[in-house]
Amino acid sequence: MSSDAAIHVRDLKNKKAIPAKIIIIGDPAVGKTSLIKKYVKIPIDSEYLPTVGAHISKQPVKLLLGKDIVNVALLIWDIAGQDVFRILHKVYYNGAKGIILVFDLTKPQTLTNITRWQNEAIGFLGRSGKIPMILVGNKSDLKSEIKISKEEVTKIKELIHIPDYFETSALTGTNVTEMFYTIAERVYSNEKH
Ligand code: G3D
Ligand code: MG
Repeated sequence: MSSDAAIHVRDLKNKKAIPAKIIIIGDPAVGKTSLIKKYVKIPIDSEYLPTVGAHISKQPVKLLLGKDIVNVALLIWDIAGQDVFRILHKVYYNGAKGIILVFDLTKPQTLTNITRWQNEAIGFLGRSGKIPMILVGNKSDLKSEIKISKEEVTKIKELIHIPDYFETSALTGTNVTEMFYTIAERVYSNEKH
């Protein structure tokens, strides 16, 4: 049997997708909704929870782990509206298996605020080490407007203990799939243990 066939057999046995709630947080206008729109293949308004103020989108991901394929269904929660920094409803964080923290590479204050967003999440979810987090610097296409250096990002990464960092563009799509794939992979590995 070829290795391709081996992958296929395991895939059939493992048809049921594992659901994983992912939340995306960060200051208004950093591009959270745009990143989801770029990534998710079904319409973003698939579900809306007015009491929580959140949109939920679903996207299946096929994780390639050695010769195995694992189907994960990402349920991506997005803050609805453009409110200023605020404490989100507990329900928004409840049951989250992974967190995407987004800032805007052209707006240094949005990077500074990442620690506040992380603190809020930890406040609701408990110990940060338990839940995979990923740091995202968005709008990488606006090259001449970038006001954040690699050193500044490194400093924050160390401060908040997040090793995974992606520079994305929701406009061109650069690194968008890679970023969502990585959080799915981290969540899957974390849940296994
Ligand atoms: P939010 O959900 O974090 O609040 P949005 O942010 O996704 O609504 O994006 C805010 C604005 O930034 C939008 O512009 C959107 O088009 C723009 N934007 C998002 N991501 C990128 C990116 O990667 N590159 C560029 N150049 N622009 C981006 P408008 O003008 O519609 O408000
Ligand atoms: Mg939005």
